[in-house]
Amino acid sequence: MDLNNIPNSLFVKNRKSFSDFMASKSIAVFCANEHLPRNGDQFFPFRQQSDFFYLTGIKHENAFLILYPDSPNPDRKEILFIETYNENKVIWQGEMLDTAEASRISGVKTVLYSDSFYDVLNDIIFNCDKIYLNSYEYPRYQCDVTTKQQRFAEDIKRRYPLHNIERSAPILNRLRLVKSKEELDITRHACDITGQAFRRCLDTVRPGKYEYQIQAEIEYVFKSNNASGHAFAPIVAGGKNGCCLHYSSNNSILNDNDLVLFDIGCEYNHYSSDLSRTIPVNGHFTPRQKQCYDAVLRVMKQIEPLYVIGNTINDINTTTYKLMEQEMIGLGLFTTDDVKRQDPDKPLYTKYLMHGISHHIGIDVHDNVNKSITFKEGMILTCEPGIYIREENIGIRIENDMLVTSGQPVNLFEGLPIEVDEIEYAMNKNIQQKS
Ligand SMILES: [Mn+2]
Repeated sequence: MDLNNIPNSLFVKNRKSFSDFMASKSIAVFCANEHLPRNGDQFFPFRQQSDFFYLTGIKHENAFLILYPDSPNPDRKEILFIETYNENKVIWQGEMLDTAEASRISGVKTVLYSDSFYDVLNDIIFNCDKIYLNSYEYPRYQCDVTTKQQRFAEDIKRRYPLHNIERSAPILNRLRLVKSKEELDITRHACDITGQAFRRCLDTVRPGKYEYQIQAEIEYVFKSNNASGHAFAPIVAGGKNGCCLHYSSNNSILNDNDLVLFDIGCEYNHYSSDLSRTIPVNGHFTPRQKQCYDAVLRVMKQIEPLYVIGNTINDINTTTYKLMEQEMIGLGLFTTDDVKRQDPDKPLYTKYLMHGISHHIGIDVHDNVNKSITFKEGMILTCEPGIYIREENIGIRIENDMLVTSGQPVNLFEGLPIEVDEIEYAMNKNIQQKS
């Protein structure tokens, strides 16, 4: 498969899967993302709304999609609308998407221009009782900025106040969890590139460098391998910064004898990868750092085999916390007696491990966080135990991306240095070459 040109069979299949969940006499409408304003006359780089991409493969703004599976007219079961031709825009920003190309990318036969969207919708919608509207739904995400999807939903509800409204998100959230062959191929490629970026970190980290200088090395590998960029704000966190879970200022100097924690992942053709590794800045773990690192790695090795059909994120979390609690006792952070006396609502391990161990990845790096959905073949989830001991400047997280299969799980970062010996060897081999 040409990874840069996803076959439209994927999007055809995705629309079919979504339509199969729609009630009879219903219509679903979706809109593309818009450019988000930065300052002055500048915008942030455009990124398509993930569900819109999942259903169309279209990476452009000012686009809409109508799904109307019950349409008596076969040409109106699916209609894609793309931005209306604008000569001025072509002069300033380059060629625009045309209808033939949009049809080739998406597999939608009927492609029209966006200025006809409301007329076409109005012509169809009174044959339908229900309208499916889309909005990003994520339990821990709240945002004060009103999205294009929210304004679009408000507009549709205002125009057709007597229709029943349904949410698309519960269907899409479930569908997107199970990856098809095409999606898996792209994700594997994204993981390969991210792995290469980590290898470059092993070669370039040394005392006196700034975190952002290592970030630049990572970005070089991403871009030179045709990734569009980061799937999320990259974390390059030296010393105590590694104890800040979502540290991303990446502006501190890397000190001798500290660890540096990476949590990075490229986005390739809209699919994410998510990798964490923790390495010693000077190429050698101190005995205490090694002790803590091996504790996390031991736990990781015990939980990776649990990414099998039927388990849940809850199972992964519960097992990990139990194992890490024992490791923390071994590391002298508290005693078995302390655990017996602990407040059951605030177990002692939560001081040193305060995050969940797994999330789904896909078109979004946090594709879904529902902890009770059982694993199915084709799901890709992270496995990311860690330990954060602020008083010792030790922040460690190790993360692989795990594919659930019909048999044993597959680590998509297989072969990437993870053992203390492998990391030290890779870092020092490099130093010898330089000298
Ligand atoms: Mn992660």
